[in-house]
Amino acid sequence: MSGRPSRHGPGPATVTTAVGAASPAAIAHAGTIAVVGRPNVGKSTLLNHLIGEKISITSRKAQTTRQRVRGILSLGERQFVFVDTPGFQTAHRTALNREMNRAVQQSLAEVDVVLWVVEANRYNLADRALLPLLPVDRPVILAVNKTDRVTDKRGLLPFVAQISQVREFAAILPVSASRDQGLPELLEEIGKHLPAGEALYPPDELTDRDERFLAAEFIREKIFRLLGEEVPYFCNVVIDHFEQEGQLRRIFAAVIVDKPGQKPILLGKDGDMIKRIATEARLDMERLFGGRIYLEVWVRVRSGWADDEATLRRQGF
Ligand SMILES: Nc1nc2c(ncn2[C@@H]2O[C@H](COP(=O)(O)OP(=O)(O)O)[C@@H](O)[C@H]2O)c(=O)[nH]1
Ligand SMILES: [Mg+2]
Repeated sequence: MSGRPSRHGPGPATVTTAVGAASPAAIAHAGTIAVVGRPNVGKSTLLNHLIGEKISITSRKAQTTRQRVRGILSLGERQFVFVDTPGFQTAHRTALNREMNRAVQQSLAEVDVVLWVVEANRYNLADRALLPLLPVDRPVILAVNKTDRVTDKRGLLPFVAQISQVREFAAILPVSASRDQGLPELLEEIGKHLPAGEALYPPDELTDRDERFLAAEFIREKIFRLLGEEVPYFCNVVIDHFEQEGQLRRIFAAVIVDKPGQKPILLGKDGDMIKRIATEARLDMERLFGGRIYLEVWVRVRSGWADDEATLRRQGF
């Protein structure tokens, strides 16, 4: 068994200073916000920086996020429940991608606000493919991310002017998720659209996912970040065993690969790669869960999982 991590600190500093210190005031406005956009625009990074903790994994590669994750931020009398979605997939029609597309559409149907993320000065066909999926009866806020990459900020104006034509937006805001720029303003804007109502989650809660899920995600992230282009797509991570004894968590995980020939790639020379994956994942877990972690990661072979719907369902898709 494993519980859900909660905030041990005071919450995101950048956010509390700009919008007003988080007080124990009762929540009076609460709502869900779907974070959508093509792969790699920085949706998960934005969610992590908005809530001030890393709960959604990120990498330079497409499809890093495979399942929905909620990130919760309770600020004064407002509660923001962000739903990170996998990027909408059009290229490969596997069972996995079908499930991911369904997850995107489902999250759009249920939310109060849509936060559409695009990259500064990069609007392409993959971004445009999302347009018809955006709900017409819900406010859509556009976050123009990665503005830190634009040296001359005036260069953004024609881009913003152009993109403001593609549909109606409740607001368009330039941000840099990784540098925490523009985030208080973004929250302020989203806050205006949260419906009146009670808290959806306890105010100190960070995410709807339990530690077991997050542990597997952190391992998956390291595979995405440390291994070659194609490797993450034939890997899956399962937690075989998770136990907690006081402040010590013992976690036994396995990376499942398709073919025997893929196993040495994960292991690396003298097992160096899998050791590095485990070490980096463990540090993330210690930071988020608090307390010590004993982590073992094994590599196992099993074929055809990406197209096996029964397996996906068992794993919670
Ligand atoms: N320069 C820059 N890079 C960013 C920013 N936000 C995200 N990234 C990077 O963009 C890549 C994709 O981010 P991720 O959050 O995984 O994108 P997602 O697929 O939309 O969830 C990662 O390498 C991030 O570090 C930003 O504001 N500026
Ligand atoms: Mg993501």
